[in-house]
Amino acid sequence: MSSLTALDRRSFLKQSTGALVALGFAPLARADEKRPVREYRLVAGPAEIAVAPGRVWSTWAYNGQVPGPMIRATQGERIRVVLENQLEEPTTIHWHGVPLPNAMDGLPGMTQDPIAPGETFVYEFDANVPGTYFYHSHVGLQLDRGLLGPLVIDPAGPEGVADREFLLFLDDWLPTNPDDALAAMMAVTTPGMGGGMMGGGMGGGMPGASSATEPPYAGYLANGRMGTALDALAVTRGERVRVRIINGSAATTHRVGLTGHKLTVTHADGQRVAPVDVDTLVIGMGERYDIVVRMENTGAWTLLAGSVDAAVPGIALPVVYGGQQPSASPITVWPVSLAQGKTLSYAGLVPFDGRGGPSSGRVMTLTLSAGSNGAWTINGQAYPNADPLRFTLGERIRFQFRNMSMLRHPMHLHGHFFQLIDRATGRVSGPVKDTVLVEPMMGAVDVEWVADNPGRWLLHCHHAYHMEMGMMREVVVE
Ligand SMILES: [Cu+2]
Repeated sequence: MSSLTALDRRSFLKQSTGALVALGFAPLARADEKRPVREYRLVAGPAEIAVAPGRVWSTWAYNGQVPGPMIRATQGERIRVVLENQLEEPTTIHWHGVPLPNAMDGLPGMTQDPIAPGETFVYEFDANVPGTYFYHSHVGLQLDRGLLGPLVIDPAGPEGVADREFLLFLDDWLPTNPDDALAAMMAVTTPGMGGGMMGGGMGGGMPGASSATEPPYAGYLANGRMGTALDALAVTRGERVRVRIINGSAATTHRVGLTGHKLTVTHADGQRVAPVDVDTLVIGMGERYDIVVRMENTGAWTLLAGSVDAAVPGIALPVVYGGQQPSASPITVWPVSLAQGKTLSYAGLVPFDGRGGPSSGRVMTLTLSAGSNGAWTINGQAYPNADPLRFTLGERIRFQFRNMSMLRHPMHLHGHFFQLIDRATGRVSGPVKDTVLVEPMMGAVDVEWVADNPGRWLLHCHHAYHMEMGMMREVVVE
């Protein structure tokens, strides 16, 4: 047993189940009939979503709403979700980030048969590791139609980090058929050579942008509403508001900031970190950050979000202290105080309990590139014509992500957490996550994880279109 493992065992014994998972002690769900069960019923079907006054989006959704209903349980409970498919094509749900038994991971043709139209499937798993998670369809591009939603597991005991909380579920809004967008993107012979570089002006997926490397988004949604049509959030001086930020976008990396306030980051991908104050944070597709804002600056402010490549935030949510009126003139560009302020970096994050140790994992380099004929590749192979990555149960692995392309890739591993490696020291001392954004043009991120959850999993880019175009591998733990 390595010293790191011993360290982790101690953290486990102290209290942290999150530590357990990262370090090879996944509290894997085993049917325990004594647990209280939280049961939800989700119906996937056509829906008419009012994204703004006078603007209706005819799409697919869970229970007629985008995002889908909040699924929430307390650590130690069991989650049961009965999913009924009223779509005209098969579907599944993936519980993004939640450590659960392989059979519940929602991978069509891999962990389950796709749920046919008219059929029902019951997902059931234990809520063991607290955090902010995300659920979505794992069939084709259904996520970009609106088949997604938030999932939260509350700790068994109080965390005491905030007085109340607010959900900020970020999305990019595609009013047209995502399959058409994919076809247009695949017609581009040299992917990655354009889209990420058109960041000036109104680019980066904002309304009016046209780029065959990104879908023709009509704007961004916050909690299912257009970012320009949001109701104000009323706050009280002196309170601490926790904001659970989930980036459910299919293809948009967001920047988030709040005028007049610092953001105190308390959790990354649901796992607690030592608190760090920033002016803005960048959040990739599939990532989650919990922040706490101390409301100590009376006035009318704006919570801003939008593509990191755009000068225009796109999402402007008024935040007003009691008795104040929202600002009459909406903010149309990132204010200098935020644009030039401190941005969250992975290097600035460490686990709340300080856990860390030397790296001892088997090194596997994963090179992310644009292939030929519209493909996106990992080590030159585009899924499904790609070799599975095979690991022995209990094995410790170091993934070295190397991005040789011009676009960002948020890489997500199913069924496991990983811990980021500080590349300056080589130590496994960064945040525990399940999705990590690898910056373009030689961007490098190293992570270490323990293959402690047997089954057939996936490692993929959470840009839904990159995934469809091949940036995915099967991960076999046996
Ligand atoms: Cu990607």
